[in-house]
Amino acid sequence: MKKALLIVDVQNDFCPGGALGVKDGDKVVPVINRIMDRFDLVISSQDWHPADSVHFEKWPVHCVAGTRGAELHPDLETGKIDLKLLKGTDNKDDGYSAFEATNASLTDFLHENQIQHLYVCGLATDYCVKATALDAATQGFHTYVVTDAIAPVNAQPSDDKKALQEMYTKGCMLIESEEI
Ligand code: VGL
Ligand code: ZN
Repeated sequence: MKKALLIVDVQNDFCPGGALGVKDGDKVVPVINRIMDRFDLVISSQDWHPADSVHFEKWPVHCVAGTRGAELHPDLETGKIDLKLLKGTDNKDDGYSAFEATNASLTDFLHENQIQHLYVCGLATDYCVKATALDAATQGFHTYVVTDAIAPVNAQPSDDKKALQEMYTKGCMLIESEEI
């Protein structure tokens, strides 16, 4: 049974002080660093938008490719990451899911490495974590969402609860880091 950790969008712009900072976004970093060694493989994703993306009609400008805001949080132990995915690179779509990465195929990478169990953590619960976890479950991976290693945008105050409910209903398991 091989398992991988997928760290979604733990980037400066999603952390407090960033262009689309989410509350306690940086608090996921020590939790993720603590659990990384428990996996056969570690994968990260980064939002990596062109400056003229249609995505910015819905959102403040964030994670523009090559900018400091698009870099992974400086405290994240990036030396342990086996594959870094870039997504949202097309100026015509949102690219919320890590399965939409354009520099590599996440599906192919997981299959090539015989990964059946995928643990999803990072930012943000109600957008990219949700989209990624739902795609993983749809593609047949045993999908776990690490509930103490995620943080929401919460445009509406209960968006995180709804997102967790939807992920659970659609086959994702909700797990705390210490249970891994
Ligand atoms: C995200 C909003 C816009 C995310 C990305 O990473 O969850 N949210 N772009
Ligand atoms: Zn984005």
